[in-house]
Amino acid sequence: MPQPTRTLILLKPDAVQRGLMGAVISRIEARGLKIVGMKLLQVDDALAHRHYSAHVGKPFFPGLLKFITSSPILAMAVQGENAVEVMRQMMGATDPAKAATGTIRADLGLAIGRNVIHGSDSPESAQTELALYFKPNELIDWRRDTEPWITES
Ligand code: DAT
Ligand code: MG
Repeated sequence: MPQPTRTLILLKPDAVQRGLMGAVISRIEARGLKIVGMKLLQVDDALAHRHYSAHVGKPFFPGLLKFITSSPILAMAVQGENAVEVMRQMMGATDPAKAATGTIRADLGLAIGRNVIHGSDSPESAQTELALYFKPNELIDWRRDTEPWITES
């Protein structure tokens, strides 16, 4: 049986401003993934540089930096079997215009610079990214009583 893994999900400033937090959280809950940490926060320049370190220097980085620091975000730690991959599939392609219908980015967005949601792209980056947003004691390994109706483990 696959072990549950955790991934970092951010609902970006556009999602918060547009009142889409609930819609996205509903999808995550309905899928059977479990939220084990949640925090509304303002990303500052330093955190943005650390989070998007792979993109510093790219042409779109100044716009990305301005966007991600423009308004609060909702950070979540999401847990479940293959949580990283499942969330990436639910999110869809980076550019909402190219994302498959039915994915969060396609259903809720239009532009690559306003693509609603971030999700870690590998279990390794999930570990690194979760540590940027959450202290260990802010992640709660709670027991969900519906578990046997969602997984076979
Ligand atoms: P993802 O968020 O799907 O992991 P990424 O890591 O390649 O995509 O890029 C991080 C964010 O940067 C992405 O969500 C939106 C922005 N971005 C990426 N490529 C871009 C581009 N060509 N033009 C504008 N923004 C871009
Ligand atoms: Mg990425």
